[in-house]
Amino acid sequence: MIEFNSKIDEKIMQNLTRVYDAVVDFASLPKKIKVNLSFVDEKTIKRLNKETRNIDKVTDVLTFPYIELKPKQKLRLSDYKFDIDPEDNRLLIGDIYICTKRAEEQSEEYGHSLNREICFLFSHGMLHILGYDHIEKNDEEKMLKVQSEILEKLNIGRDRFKCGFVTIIGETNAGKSTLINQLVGEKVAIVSPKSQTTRDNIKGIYNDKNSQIVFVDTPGYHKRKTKIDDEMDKHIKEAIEDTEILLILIDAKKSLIEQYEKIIKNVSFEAKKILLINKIDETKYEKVYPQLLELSKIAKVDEILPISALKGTNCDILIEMIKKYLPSYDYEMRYYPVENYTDKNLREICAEVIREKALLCLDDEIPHGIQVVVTDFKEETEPIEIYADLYCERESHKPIILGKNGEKIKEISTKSRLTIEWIIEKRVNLNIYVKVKENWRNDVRAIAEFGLNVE
Ligand SMILES: Nc1nc2c(ncn2[C@@H]2O[C@H](COP(=O)(O)OP(=O)(O)OP(=O)(O)O)[C@@H](O)[C@H]2O)c(=O)[nH]1
Ligand SMILES: [Mg+2]
Repeated sequence: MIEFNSKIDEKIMQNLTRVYDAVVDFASLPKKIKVNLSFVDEKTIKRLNKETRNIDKVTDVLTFPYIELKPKQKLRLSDYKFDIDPEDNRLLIGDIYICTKRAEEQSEEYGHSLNREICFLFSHGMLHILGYDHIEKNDEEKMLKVQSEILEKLNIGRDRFKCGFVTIIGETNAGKSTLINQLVGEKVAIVSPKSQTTRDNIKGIYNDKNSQIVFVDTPGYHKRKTKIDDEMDKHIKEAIEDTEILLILIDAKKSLIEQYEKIIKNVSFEAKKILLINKIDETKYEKVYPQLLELSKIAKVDEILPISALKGTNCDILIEMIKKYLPSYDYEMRYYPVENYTDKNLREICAEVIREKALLCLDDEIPHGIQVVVTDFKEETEPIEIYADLYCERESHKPIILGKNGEKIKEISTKSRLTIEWIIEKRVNLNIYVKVKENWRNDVRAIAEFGLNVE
């Protein structure tokens, strides 16, 4: 058994007991034994090191065996008859001291949980008691092998599960929404050749056996003109604050250095940064390479990767790169249920699809003022009946959106319906009504009504 001499989190305590049992089992130790385990501060471990080893240092773990064993040597209680504690009839085989502060620092350094680090240090101490050491390289390898086998068996070996938030930022039109759709493998965010397509933060969730990555698509950086632009800016700031990794997207067709310098000013805080050079399918290698070389000399980021969000080029490499930097867990940690691929509901997705098709079909002056609200979604009907209001900013825009003999709105409606049917895999009847909300992009109340404000 373990005699705990200090208070420690219940879950860690349970795992330490599992580690203890596994070591006892591995070395076929008798049941009637015990170890003392203490968690101490830096000062204490330093003093112990000084007193017992004449080393003036803070270390992570210190072990004092009370018995002398060699690896694989059997421990026989009959050899220690006189050392058995009459109170509980157990033989004390050693004291282990773990420095909590060092354990915390190391867990952060290695990117795994404190639980995992403490179990590692305790198993290390237990093996020292059993006669393992790491003075010679050979012995060290043996010790670490046994240690990791024990921890792996308990599933607290290596932290396998990766989970966290990854925010995509970049100038408008850089391809952020295209990238999130590509990485998640579903249509999460709408995409268009026009600028300022994305208006708020949209989460796209990537799941596999050993990870969950919550991608956050943000509105692109652009010049502020109306009140909605302020909200879009706030959305970007909000997403950046809560993220573990930032994907900074720039366009391979424009000057790389210029784009990098412009955007890096907005991200002065500590998050891992991956700089992505997008749209490489549309550029020549010889043109991008010299710029890339120059950029790699000055860019203060953790990684640089050329990709094509549209074609999926290097997206598998990107997923592995992200996993490398995400926090690790020794259990399955998911923020969202595995079947969810976005935080938006079906109504919101449908409204965005309609806006996407409107952006596609309409001339440049109108699209930015368009907003769509799904007012009814009758799931029980066959085909599914969907009603939506398409808002524009001016009375004069209405006839343009409707088109001659209603042809424009028919085109928008058909394109929207096909995409919605593809997403929900059911037949749909789509009814779109065109409405006017004068100058709504400068109207704080209207922005809030459309759910586009940062709460
Ligand atoms: N050739 C090519 N085009 C791309 C790529 N990625 C995105 N695009 C195109 O670039 C345009 C803009 O893409 P979006 O994904 O909407 O860009 P965004 O960064 O989300 O834009 P905002 O939402 O306005 O900030 C669309 O026409 C995309 O098809 C790419 O890798 N290659
Ligand atoms: Mg977008």
